Amino acid sequence: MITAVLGLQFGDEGKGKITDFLSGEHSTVVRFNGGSNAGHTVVTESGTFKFHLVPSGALRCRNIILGNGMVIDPISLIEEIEKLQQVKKDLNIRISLMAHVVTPMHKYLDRAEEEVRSKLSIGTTAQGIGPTYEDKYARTGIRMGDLSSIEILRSKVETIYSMKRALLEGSEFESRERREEMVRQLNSAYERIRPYLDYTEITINRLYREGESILFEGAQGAMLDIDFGMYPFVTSSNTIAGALSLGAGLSFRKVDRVVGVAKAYVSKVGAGPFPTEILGEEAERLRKLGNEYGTTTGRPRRVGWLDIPMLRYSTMMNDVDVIAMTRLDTLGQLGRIKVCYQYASDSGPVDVIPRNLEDVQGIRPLYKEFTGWGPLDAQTLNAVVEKGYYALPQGMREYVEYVEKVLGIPVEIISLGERREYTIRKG
Ligand code: 2SA
Ligand code: MG
Repeated sequence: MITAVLGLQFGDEGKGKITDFLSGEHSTVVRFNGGSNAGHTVVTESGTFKFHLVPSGALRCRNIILGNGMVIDPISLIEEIEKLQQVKKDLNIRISLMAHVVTPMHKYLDRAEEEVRSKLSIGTTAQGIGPTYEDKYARTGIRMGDLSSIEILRSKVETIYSMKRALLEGSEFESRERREEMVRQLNSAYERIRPYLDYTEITINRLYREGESILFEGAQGAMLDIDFGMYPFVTSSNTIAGALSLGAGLSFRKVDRVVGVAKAYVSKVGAGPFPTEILGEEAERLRKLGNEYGTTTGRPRRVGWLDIPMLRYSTMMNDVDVIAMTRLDTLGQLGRIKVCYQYASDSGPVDVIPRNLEDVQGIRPLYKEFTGWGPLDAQTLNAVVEKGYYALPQGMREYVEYVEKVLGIPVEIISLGERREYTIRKG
């Protein structure tokens, strides 16, 4: 079985939890895009784990792969690997030699670029993601394999420095000694990372031939995709299912099942259009109930109502087979719940989220209302763990079944809280 898990909104849909849940059925887990701008928390009996670079399936899968499409800060990666090794002794991790390297200079550039953008700033995670992908496409980027050579690192750092000099003015990186120190730090990471470096695309294809089950774990969400998201308020990689072929090297023809993860409401970090955004006190309430603050940056997340036209678009772009819905437990605590089923505009009804900024400004969401089903008490949760879906409050089931009906896609997995046993199959 080859499965892909993707976010259908603006990231933070709870992909980590769903990946962890599905990882029990797969031997191999692969990340294929992004870098430390992802942040997943997995809560198990043995503790809480925060992942940024290592896929969240790492706790249970035998083979862990960081694909060529990723951008990796090798020093943070070493820290993450060492933490994981404390709970998992036989960690079999493979890192693509061709993944691009994020340096402290890229993180600085991320903030400097945001300053230049000024009013049009994106609200990035400041993890150096954009500048690293810029260098990749400019063909001046540093790759994981380059860490072995001081000379190669130095020449690449100097090239990047020359190209980005205007932005680096006034920073510590103007100093040649500082750049040289960075080169040496990167090179010293090599010895610790070397055992894991690999042509991961070859390994993935071999594992496939050997009949292993592989789980691809997307980062961010469809509306942050560099091509199909709300450009320019997007991340610098493709985040939809198709990206796994390019970012890991396994043909798209091999994927059996695409699981799209949607939160029962929508959250967003950073700037850009958000048609169903909730403002004021009601937003504050939902943000508190859902603890909607970024894992990576701690920023308060913007929140809004479930947006069906958005899901119609993102399920199409990902070719989603089944939906995993998270945070229904949180949403139900509001007295009155809304779902946007369509947009209205001056030129009539709009069924699909407009893909350009001007058109999206001109739409008004039309809402259907639901009544909150209240918090889930321990008794209900226990009944659900034992008996499954039909033990859930009727109001919650009506909400889920409404989403299934309007999208024509089954909601197969439901997550009702942080703990692993609170993720259930609808059956
Ligand atoms: P960047 O740093 O260049 O990728 O930022 C560009 C925009 O993309 C947004 N962004 C995200 N928004 C939500 N979640 C993200 N990642 C994790 C996830 C979330 C986490 O995949 O679930 O930290 O828990 C993510 N990554 C990027 C960012 O806010 C900018 O608007
Ligand atoms: Mg997250």
